[in-house]
Amino acid sequence: MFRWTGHSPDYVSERQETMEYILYEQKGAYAVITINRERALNALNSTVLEELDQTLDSVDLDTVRCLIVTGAGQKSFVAGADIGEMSTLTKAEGEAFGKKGNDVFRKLETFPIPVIAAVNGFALGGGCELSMSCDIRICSDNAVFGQPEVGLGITPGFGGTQRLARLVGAGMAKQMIYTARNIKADEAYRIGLVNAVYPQEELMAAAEKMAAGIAKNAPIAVRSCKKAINEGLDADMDQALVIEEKLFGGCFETEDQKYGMAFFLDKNKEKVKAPFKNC
Ligand code: CO8
Repeated sequence: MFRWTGHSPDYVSERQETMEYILYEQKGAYAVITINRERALNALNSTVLEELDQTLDSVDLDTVRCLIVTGAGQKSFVAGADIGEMSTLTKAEGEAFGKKGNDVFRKLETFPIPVIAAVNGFALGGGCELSMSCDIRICSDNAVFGQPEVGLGITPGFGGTQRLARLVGAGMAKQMIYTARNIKADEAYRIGLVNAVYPQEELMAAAEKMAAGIAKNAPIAVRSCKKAINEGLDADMDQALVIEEKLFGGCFETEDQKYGMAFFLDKNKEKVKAPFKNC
């Protein structure tokens, strides 16, 4: 089922019919995307990928300032790409399936607003790769991360060979990928793959608190930070600093910059900070 709060009733009913494996819930200034295919531990088949893509296209960026991605149930975030669906693919179909995953994960990675992965269990193969396309990963204490693909006769094909090395360093990424060994939450925390580990029952509250905190900050500035970090990481330092300067400059003269600084400079102790307006 697809729940939607930001569009007309006609639009809602259209989306409710089409979304089989994605739940979308807007909660004020942030929204939660749940991969909802619990009987297959939320494995990513083509339909899940297509629906995730459509869901991202539908996010109301005028009102939503942060996304959370999680999996349905208490056991699994996403247990990988769907092995049954992949088992009979030809070379060309395999490449096309890899592209389908890469395209939607890249859309998530470059999405204008921050995305938090709330990893509530298995994050294997495509699940680990999905989490790595998000800006921030936090997990439950039962989470398990891994890239088991070489044990199945394939490579990590949804960005794993690229993003894992960038996040945890080439040596650790190569070890995880070549050995296909899964790691538990505490090890994922130790190597910097996740930022924090919570008891399962506290994970979503922690993710929502973080999302609400992000959503309170000036939206143009938050979006600019995401762009500066992402684009800067792909550039050399001289170019990266130019990217930063442009985005920094772009914040000036906005209502949010004027208000944020005026609020700081105002010495009235009774003042209450109003929400930032601009997206
Ligand atoms: N694909 C399809 N079905 C799955 C998957 C999956 N990745 N993972 C679990 N399921 C299904 C099981 O088949 C089972 O279904 P059924 O009840 O109909 O038999 C159901 O989910 C429950 O799973 P289990 O009974 O196995 O549950 P367990 O608690 O015993 O085990 C595990 C949980 C350890 C997570 C186990 O299910 C497992 O090892 N799953 C596979 C994990 C894996 O190898 N993931 C990587 C897949 S490859 C990948 O992601 C490649 C990404 C890049 C693709 C590039 C394309 C070219």
